[in-house]
Amino acid sequence: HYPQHVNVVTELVDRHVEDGHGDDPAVRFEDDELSYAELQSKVNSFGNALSELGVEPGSRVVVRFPNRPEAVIACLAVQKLGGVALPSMKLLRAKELEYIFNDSGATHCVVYDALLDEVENAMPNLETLDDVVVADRGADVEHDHHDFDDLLDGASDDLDAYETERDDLALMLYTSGTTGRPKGAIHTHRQMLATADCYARYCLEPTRDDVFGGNPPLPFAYGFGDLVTFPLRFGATTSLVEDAKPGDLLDAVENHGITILCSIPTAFNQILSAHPDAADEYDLSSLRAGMSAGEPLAPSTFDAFEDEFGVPLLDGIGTTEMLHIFVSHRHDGDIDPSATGFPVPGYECRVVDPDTMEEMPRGEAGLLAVRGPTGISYWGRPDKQEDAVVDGWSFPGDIYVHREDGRLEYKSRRDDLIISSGYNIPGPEVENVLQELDAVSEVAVVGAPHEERGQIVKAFVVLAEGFEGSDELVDEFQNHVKNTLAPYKYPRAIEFVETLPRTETGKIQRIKLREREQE
Ligand code: 3SK
Repeated sequence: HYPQHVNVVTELVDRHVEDGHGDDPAVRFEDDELSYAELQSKVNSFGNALSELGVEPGSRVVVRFPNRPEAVIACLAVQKLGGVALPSMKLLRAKELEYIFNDSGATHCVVYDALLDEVENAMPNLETLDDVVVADRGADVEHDHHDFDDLLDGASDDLDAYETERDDLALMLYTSGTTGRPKGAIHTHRQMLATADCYARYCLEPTRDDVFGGNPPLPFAYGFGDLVTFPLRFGATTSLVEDAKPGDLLDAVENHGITILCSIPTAFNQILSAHPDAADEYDLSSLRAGMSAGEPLAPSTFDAFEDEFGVPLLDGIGTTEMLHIFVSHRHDGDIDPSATGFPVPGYECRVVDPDTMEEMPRGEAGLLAVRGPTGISYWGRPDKQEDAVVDGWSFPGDIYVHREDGRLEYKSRRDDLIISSGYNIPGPEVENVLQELDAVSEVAVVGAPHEERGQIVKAFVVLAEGFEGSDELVDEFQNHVKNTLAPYKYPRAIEFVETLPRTETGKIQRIKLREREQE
């Protein structure tokens, strides 16, 4: 329950300064640190400068940065003015940016120099853009836009937060749009706070001594929560690393004292295979938990991480539309890696029959429905809204089993369910079993069209270093699945590939693999 008027930035930054924690570390980046008082001063100055440029309550401002402090300052400054921060993924090209700017009606853009070119390429077609602010960080690009540092230096650092209503918009994130055009998922000041007060508070129990770090990009709802909302809500510290490779993350654990390491399963697998003796190579004593989302976590990855790092890797499921995680394990709970966990306090989950919307008996698979303080809400897309939310229940599109023990066990994305000779086969279940093998580095399982069976199970496998694809390996993989799962689930086709197609947030694009099979 939040007061009628609340501005998320008051809660994330100003409150800590008022409460005497102004000197506590808020942001660590490379060898620098910003205290809460310094962060507040920069947010205020940048907010005043943006206000001079015409940013006002309700304005949408695109923020394009890798994980750097300027991104945090820019987003918080926009929100403090009552505007809507719209962080955009780094790799988007002009055509995609054009859609996002025009669809959202963005009036301003704050951008890192190395990412300016695609904005400039889009500019002739941008209908609402007034001003661009560029942070020059050594990419040596010529431009005649406003300069981030000049604006920051030239403005007063005194700024009162705009008295936003709790249900005013604060954050907008475009879904990657694997099908159809991207959709703007919108979130309010209250919802941002609720993600911290439900998921983070209960599942992680953060204190001021915690340091959140990792590599999810800030424009990914997962990254924004882990690296901005959660640490700042609890007066803790965020560790930002630009374009972090697995080794960079371990360096950051050692140098920034990360206590909660946030990433996605692929990156955890890469860390484990590139640094099998991480605990000897690095000082990882600060770590108390790992956090995994974005893709389901294989139990074998959970086990390997716990063995090497000595701390649990908490799986969770969230979506851009729901803003953050709504089913998860708790750091001090009884973790069963074969399930995603329990509904996060504050959320209710039901598993329903997609045709009748009746709740499925416990133990049987159905479509997941979620209700809680966040929910699916799209910017200007009533067509999509109708399908996504029914009677207040949001449908993220995942197939789950609600077990007798209360845990929710992931089966697949609704679109990823393979139907072969009448059997429903969740691809990720087969992936988890293949992932147990030493020869497998990454794997994606999809349905490939088949004349007799409708579909067959097909596995795309990236082999671990030192292994080569062969018929013997195919036999070994197939037998391993047949011996572990119901034999009809075994992959009748296996293809060895160099890489798997992924979104910028690291999710496997199974749709691309399926499309390839259809050609
Ligand atoms: O999209 C996801 O996978 C996700 C996971 C956790 C939190 C937020 C998001 C968007």
